[in-house]
Amino acid sequence: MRPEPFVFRDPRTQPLPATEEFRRYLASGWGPVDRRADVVAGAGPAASRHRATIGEQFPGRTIVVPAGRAHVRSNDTEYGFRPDSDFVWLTSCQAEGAVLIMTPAGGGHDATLFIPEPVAPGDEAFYADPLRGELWIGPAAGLVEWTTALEVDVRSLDALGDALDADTLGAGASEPRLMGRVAPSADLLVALSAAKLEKDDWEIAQLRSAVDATVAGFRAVAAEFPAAMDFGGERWLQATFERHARTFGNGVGYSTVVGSGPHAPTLHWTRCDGPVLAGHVVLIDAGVEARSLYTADVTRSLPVDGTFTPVQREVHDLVERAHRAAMAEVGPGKSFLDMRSTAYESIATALRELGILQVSVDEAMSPTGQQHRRYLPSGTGHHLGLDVHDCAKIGDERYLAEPLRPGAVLTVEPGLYFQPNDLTVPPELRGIGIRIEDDLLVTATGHEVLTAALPIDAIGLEAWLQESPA
Ligand SMILES: [Mn+2]
Repeated sequence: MRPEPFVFRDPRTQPLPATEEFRRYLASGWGPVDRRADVVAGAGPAASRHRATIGEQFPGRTIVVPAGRAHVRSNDTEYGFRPDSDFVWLTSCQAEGAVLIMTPAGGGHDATLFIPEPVAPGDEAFYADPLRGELWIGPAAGLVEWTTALEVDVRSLDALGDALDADTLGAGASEPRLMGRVAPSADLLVALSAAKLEKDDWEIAQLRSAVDATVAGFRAVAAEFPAAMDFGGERWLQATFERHARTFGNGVGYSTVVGSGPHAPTLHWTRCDGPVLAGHVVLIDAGVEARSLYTADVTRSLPVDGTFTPVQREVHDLVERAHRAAMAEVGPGKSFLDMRSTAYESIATALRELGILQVSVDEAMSPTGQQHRRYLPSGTGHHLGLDVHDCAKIGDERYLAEPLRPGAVLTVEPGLYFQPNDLTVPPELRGIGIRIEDDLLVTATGHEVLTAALPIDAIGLEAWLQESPA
């Protein structure tokens, strides 16, 4: 007996009449809808300034930067779309599939934003395409609405082909319509990264709002410690922060780390499948990404039952000492290297004091030593902006050595991470992980700690945990 041939039918799109009469019926009889583009105040002028900064560096060259597309999750499901950061910085537009083209004109550049037009009534895909059709996903802003919101020339993506020439510099996410036509330009990517080294006032305001929402998110997470201990574990806390981030911003700026007890020393513990138990310190590394897509990046290590044990507190005090020393190195003219060297030296000294480091601090600081990195594998800070690790394409050497200037926003985040199975660590310290991470703005005279609403000392954190939720 021959098996029946397998016939695939997409279960979402039940067969519809393919008649002209049906098409006409679905195309007509729809009233107006709200298509306004959701854009933060001041976003259009900020993007215009950013385009001018980049345009000046590439006179006579055409620049193409696409937003990118949602990634496939599996089969016919996609991850939520988040546009490329370079594209957002230059446009303040968040439309999937959009492409920015800057064309040389009159000594500068003319900017045109090409967007996929909404799949509205009259188009068969309106009712037949579950991923793009407005009957499935809701109304979207069109050419007129984006033009109004961003004060930039906006055209249909279908007109894109005419706007490209042979001497085009590309950046950003991959875009099917540009394949084989625009090569990514390392010069442009570096220029975009370097142009973000100092944030303007509008960007700083966005970062402040991301920080404020993140601080409130930490409060929301701490309020759930009893529930986490009772039944929910690390996932309950992770999801609490993510619900908060989605409600008060666009979402999280990166995968939320919640490591409780022996998971705290794992730097990127995003699995979060462990319990939260009495006596644990829970390390939470989380950031709200604002609606403008600027993100905060904050870490606190909190005793779930309100009080550090003496040994947890000893480690926290040592990390706090390194954190304060590192923050003191943040200001105009100082570099990441200054801050990192100070943090590493303080951490190596702490490891000596704990009897863990068997070599001198000087030897640990030498390029061939670095024994302290076993207990602090990461760097101790990074630029922060639209990307949690902002400005990353300027090159490692420049990143570390370049003097910070007013407007730079960065994290400082030393830590000590004692793995539960690290036999070089005294048993009573194994399984303790402490990180303190703040977001700092470099000012003309020094710095401002944007995250100052969260204490950094053990006693202050214990008091903060006792405060009733706002
Ligand atoms: Mn960080």
